[in-house]
Amino acid sequence: MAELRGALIGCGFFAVNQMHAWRDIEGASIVAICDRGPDRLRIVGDQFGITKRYIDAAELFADESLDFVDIATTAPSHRPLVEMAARYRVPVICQKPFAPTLADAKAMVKACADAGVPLMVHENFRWQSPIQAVRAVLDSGKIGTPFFGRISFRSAHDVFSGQPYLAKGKRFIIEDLGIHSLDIARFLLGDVSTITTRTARINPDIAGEDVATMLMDHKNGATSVVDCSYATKLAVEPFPETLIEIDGSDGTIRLAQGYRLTVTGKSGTKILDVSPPLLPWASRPWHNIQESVVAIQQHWVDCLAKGTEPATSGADNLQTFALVEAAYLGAASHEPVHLDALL
Ligand code: NAD
Ligand code: 89V
Repeated sequence: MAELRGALIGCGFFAVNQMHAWRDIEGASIVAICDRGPDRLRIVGDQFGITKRYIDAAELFADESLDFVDIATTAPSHRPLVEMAARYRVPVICQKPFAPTLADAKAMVKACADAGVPLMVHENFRWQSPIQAVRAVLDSGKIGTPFFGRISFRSAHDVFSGQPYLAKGKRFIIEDLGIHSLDIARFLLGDVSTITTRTARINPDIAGEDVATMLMDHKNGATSVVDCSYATKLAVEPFPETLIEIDGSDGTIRLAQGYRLTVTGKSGTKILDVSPPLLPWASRPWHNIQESVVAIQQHWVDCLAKGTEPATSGADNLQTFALVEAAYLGAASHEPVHLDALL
């Protein structure tokens, strides 16, 4: 099969990882890039040897013959760019958070469905190899039927130096980081019927919440707690590890700091090191996330080749995005929120 011709829109902080990952991936390459900022366009174009450079996404779509577009801008531009891709019938990857609102996200899914265009949200955390290892244990049946889960991300890492916009939004940790944890909870324990949320802002220099605790009822009867914090100072900084506890009818799974996976089942306990590989272009502690970028982008290429729906398709991500909206509604009202009312 001929290599797929892709374009990247948005050449900012995180896009560099996506560009590195595209170089590692079989079956696709980036032939053009776009950023409304000339400096970022030049820096990323020079770093990755891309000569076709556009300031305006409309010109990119009009001039290039593309098999897909990878949107790595921040949320406010996602809807117009995804809808532009749908108009040009170009399959599209969109970074998380999918959109500023659930109404926008639904409209984007509809625009792509109406145009017959594949749409994947770049929701990469579930593709981290330690998270995939947890899922593999669940699938093996070793712990029986899961009835409780805890998905935890607690850190004091300074995310604002690399992503200054995170300090300015009225919404912060649920929309930016909790969205990944909520998606992991769905990935491991299934869709959710009800969520109850409490939030706090500990850092006085930011506009949004930096602590969130969410209690969820899953449709299969399991209960989970998703907790995240950027105000938690620990002896050894765990960023960006997601820690997981799952209790099942026959045993337990614990993914502990340092990528240590402990599985207890009927035949005893096994402890495994599930550390992600350090790719040649990656840097600690981001290597965990960087590896997952390769995995999700390879999944996209495989799905396009086979004509199958990506695991984190736009339609799938509406379920995760609805949890974000529901969490903010519940944090404001102090009431549980039913997901069916939003979807
Ligand atoms: P950034 O601000 O550093 O980069 C965004 C770039 O997009 C900027 O260079 C900007 O000029 C450009 N841009 C914005 N609107 C545009 C438009 N209409 N046309 C062309 N260019 C446009 O942001 P970032 O930190 O790289 O984050 C980008 C996205 O990636 C965000 O949605 C963020 O949440 C997400 N992100 C995801 C992960 C992950 O692990 N999945 C990690 C970090 C960031
Ligand atoms: O994954 C993300 O979306 C990033 C970070 C890990 C820093 O929260 O914004």
